[in-house]
Amino acid sequence: MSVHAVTRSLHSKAIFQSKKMDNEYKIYEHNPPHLFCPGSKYIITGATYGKKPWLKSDEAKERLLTSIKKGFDHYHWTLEDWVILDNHYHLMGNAPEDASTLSLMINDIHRFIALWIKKNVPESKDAKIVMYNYWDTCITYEKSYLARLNYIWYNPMKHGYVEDASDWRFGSYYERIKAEKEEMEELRKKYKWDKVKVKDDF
Ligand code: NI
Repeated sequence: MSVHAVTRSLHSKAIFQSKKMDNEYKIYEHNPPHLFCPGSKYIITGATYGKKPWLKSDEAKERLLTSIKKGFDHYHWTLEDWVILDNHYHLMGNAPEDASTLSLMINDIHRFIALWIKKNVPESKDAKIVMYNYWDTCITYEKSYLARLNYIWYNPMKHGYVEDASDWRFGSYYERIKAEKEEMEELRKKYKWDKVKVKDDF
């Protein structure tokens, strides 16, 4: 067993304590080698195998988000934004010093959600592979970052799930807007505006 394989298996055991199921996740050894950019932002896209809607239920999406958050914590990545659709997801992450942990992290996330799908989505019973590969791009300038951030936020509209992105619950956009609304509501309660004297008899 190579050092790499040992590290991978240690990490996997540490987070998920799950049994190895070789057929249900892909090991990402065939990805073209690419440059890892420590300390920078990455957009990461992952998908189910064959675009199957294994993530259709709310519970599946919640499970995936939980395993994404666990994976990011474990490998010291920062999850900044995300969106989860019925058969894929997009993430914006900030890489730690060692950005080469990306494939280990996604591998863990996919293995965990694949196990859950096999157990809880009856239609996946005969599927040999549940989760497919992932794609990542290291973002090197701000304009590119902001365009991709919008891409994530408005993705449910692009795929025709909703007409207004703020109606899609499974994304950071929804949480950001909700947090902002709550903050504004607190401000409204705290700083009364009805007794403020401003010339306004128009
Ligand atoms: Ni998409």
